[in-house]
Amino acid sequence: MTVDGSSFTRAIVCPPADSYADGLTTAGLGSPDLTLARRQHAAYCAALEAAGVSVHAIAADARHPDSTFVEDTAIVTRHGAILCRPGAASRVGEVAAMRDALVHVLGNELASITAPGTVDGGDICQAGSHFFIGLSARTNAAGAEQLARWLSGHGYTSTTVDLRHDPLLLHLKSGIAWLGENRLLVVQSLATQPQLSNYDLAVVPEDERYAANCVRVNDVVLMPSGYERVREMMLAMGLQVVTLDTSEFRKMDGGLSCLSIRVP
Ligand code: CIR
Repeated sequence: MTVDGSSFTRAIVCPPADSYADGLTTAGLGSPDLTLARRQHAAYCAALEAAGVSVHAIAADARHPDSTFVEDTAIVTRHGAILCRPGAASRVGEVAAMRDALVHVLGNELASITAPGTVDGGDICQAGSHFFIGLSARTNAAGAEQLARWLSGHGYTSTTVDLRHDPLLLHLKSGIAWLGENRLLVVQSLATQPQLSNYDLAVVPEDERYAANCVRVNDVVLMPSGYERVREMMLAMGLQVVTLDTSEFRKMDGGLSCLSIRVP
């Protein structure tokens, strides 16, 4: 059985570029080790392959230090794809390479978010046939409206979730992951949002909040290593968990989901 939002056959990634350390960050965790970041990225790609996904890599481009965080540049569903318009000016140029990759992989042209709208893919969380659209410093109301209209035209429902009350959340998916069926993993600051009240919420302990960024890929959940209580929570839900070291991505405010665009 294939499930909309968690069954994938392909993924698009982009390895960290030589300029990776020049990307945007607020983490204060020091400069990333490029060699280690590339090793962690390769392990991530191997985990995707092991989960049944064939991986298509875009060539790294040093003009775009944040380009390894491909998730922010497009939203791909089983009913079509739309290119984002990133909210950070330094990241707008990443979209062209993703457009080329998606035209190649999907074989058709794509819709786009247009000015004055901005949308980062990290703010978009698919939960089956429903999408949560985060309103953040990167995704504005005009972008959210354009996306909601496009989703509705493709048979999906959506609701917005304002995350601007929590300065620790860069993107919606920094604080939420859909685990399949009715289950969401969330940070405490999102757990009381009325839009989530019909879901079974697993709330991550505050000192493990980085682990709220997980990705369900076919039968497994990819999660960052080092967050034992969140791992135990997922095992108790009967989920198959694969842990991956993401230390060098965390230094640049990135998580596991940001490193790929999953394609049904
Ligand atoms: C940025 O600030 O845009 C990058 N350094 C990190 C983006 C992480 N992407 C994501 O959470 N979807």
